[in-house]
Amino acid sequence: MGGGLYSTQKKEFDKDLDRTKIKPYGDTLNDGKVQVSFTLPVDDGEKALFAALELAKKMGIEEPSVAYRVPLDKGYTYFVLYGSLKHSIDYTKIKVESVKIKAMTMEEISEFIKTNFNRKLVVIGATTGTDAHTVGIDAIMNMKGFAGHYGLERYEMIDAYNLGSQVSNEDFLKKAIELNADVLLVSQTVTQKDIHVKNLTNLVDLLEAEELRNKIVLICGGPRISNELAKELGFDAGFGPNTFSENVATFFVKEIYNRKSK
Ligand code: B12
Repeated sequence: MGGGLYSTQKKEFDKDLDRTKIKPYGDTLNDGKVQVSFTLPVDDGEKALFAALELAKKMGIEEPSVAYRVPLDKGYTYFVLYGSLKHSIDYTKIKVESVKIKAMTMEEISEFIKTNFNRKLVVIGATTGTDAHTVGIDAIMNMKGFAGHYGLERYEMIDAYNLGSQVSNEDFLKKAIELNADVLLVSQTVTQKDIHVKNLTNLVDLLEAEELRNKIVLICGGPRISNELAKELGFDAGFGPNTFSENVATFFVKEIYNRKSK
């Protein structure tokens, strides 16, 4: 619909795109438009409004305006601000080490397991430590899955056990031994005070103490987990936002296959 005009305009904008200085964009390319929201621990009012605007300027947002503000409780006010970010980023210098494999489909993964292992794989998942966020691990494991992608419970050749949240590393390990797990999936959402790092490292230590680390494919995931961090902490892989079951399942079936072939 109206593709002609839009595509001509898009071409002109794209000419100005300098990948060494990319900025957010709202209306026209490079305008730097951003919307940010935050809560300040102060009562709502004129003083709070100016404090929020000053803070936005310190963040590098030029000509900020408060689009919305609301008192959350006594002594707390929530703000949504709009403005132009002066900072840019050199996109050519960004290096990310993500898991690089082409995801197979659920059916292809089942076929791969049948052909290469001739038995079901046991996969246990949990959100560990004090972390109560279950939506991430459910997205990967639950029968109905996430965003149109079925979870591991639906895979014909996978026995999937989702232990839920706030599972201690000790209980997780116990279950891994009891069920003779091939793969452990750990979800971590809360990263305050680096709690995820301590928690993930502790699990690696426990597995090593039981001499299980090399027998298990150990994978973690969460909104602030990268493959790089996961590997640094002694995991086989790490998955961040927008992961689907087939991404992680493709990784672990290939990993088990590669280990078997060695
Ligand atoms: C829902 C929610 C809650 C719910 C959780 C309910 C539940 N049953 O899960 C409740 C209300 C309980 C909650 C509580 C808290 N929350 Co909360 N919560 C959220 C919220 C709004 C959404 C999280 C979510 O469900 N995302 C959707 C899923 C699908 O995305 P995902 O987790 O990223 O999962 C995907 C990938 O990361 C990946 N993935 C995830 N896990 C795994 C695992 C494996 C193995 C693999 C392969 C992939 C993978 O695949 C998934 C699908 O693509 C976020 C804010 C936000 N908008 O993100 C805050 C947020 C995560 N919460 C936060 C906080 C601080 C808390 C509390 C500490 C608040 C408090 N002071 O009490 C408590 C903590 C309680 C606890 N003990 O853990 C912060 C975390 C900040 C930080 N950096 O640590 C956030 C970011 C909010 C914020 N902006 O401050 N929360």
